Amino acid sequence: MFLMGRTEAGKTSLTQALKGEELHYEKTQYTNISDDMIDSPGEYAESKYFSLGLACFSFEADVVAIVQAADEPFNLFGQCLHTFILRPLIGVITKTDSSNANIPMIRLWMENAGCERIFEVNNRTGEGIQELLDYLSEDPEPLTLEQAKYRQSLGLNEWDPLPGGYPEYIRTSGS
Ligand SMILES: Nc1nc2c(ncn2[C@@H]2O[C@H](COP(=O)(O)OP(=O)(O)OP(=O)(O)O)[C@@H](O)[C@H]2O)c(=O)[nH]1
Ligand SMILES: [Mg+2]
Repeated sequence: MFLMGRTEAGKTSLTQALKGEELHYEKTQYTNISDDMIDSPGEYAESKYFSLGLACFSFEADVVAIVQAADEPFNLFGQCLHTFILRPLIGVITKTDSSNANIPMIRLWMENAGCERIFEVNNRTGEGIQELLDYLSEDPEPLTLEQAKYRQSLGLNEWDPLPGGYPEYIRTSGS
C-alpha cells in the first residue's frame, strides 16, 4: 500500500499500527519502501514540485491510500484524483480520537478525490485497523489478457465489478 498525505497526517503511525506496534514518532525524511508499505514524507504532497513524484510511486503499489487526519485543517487533494491512478484509491482517516475531528468533512474530501473505500482509524488504540487489514488481505481476481482487454473496452478498471459477467467467447478462451 502506498501512503500519501500531509506532514503529521499519521502515515508512519499507520504503518506502525498495522504491524501492531506501539506508536513511536519518527519524522519521515525520504520515501521508505520497506515491507509492504511505501511511506512518503508529507512534504511531497505539500509541494507542487514534488507531488509529481507521488504519481510515480503509485505505479509501484497494489493500493494507493490518501491519509488525512480527522482534524486536518485543509485539503491538499484535488477532485477526481483517481482518474490518473491505475490502482484502487482508498482513503484512511486517522486521529478519529481528536477533539477537533470533523470526519464528515474529511469523508467528503475523500469521496471527491474518488476514493472507493474510506477507513476510519485511531492509530493510538488500533480502532478500525482490523477492517483495513481485512480489506488489504483480499486477493484480487487474477485476469487473463482477454479478460483485461474486455474490461478495458467497457471503460472498467480491472478490479471493478463486472455487470453481466464475461461473454461466452472470453470465458472459454480464458483460464
Ligand atoms: N491522537 C492520535 N495521534 C496520532 C494518530 N496517528 C498519529 N498520531 C500522532 O501524530 C503525529 C504525526 O504522526 P506521523 O505518523 O509521524 O505523521 P506522518 O504523516 O508520517 O508525517 P510525516 O512523516 O512528516 O509526513 C505523531 O505525534 C503521532 O503520534 C492517531 O490516530 N491519534
Ligand atoms: Mg511519516
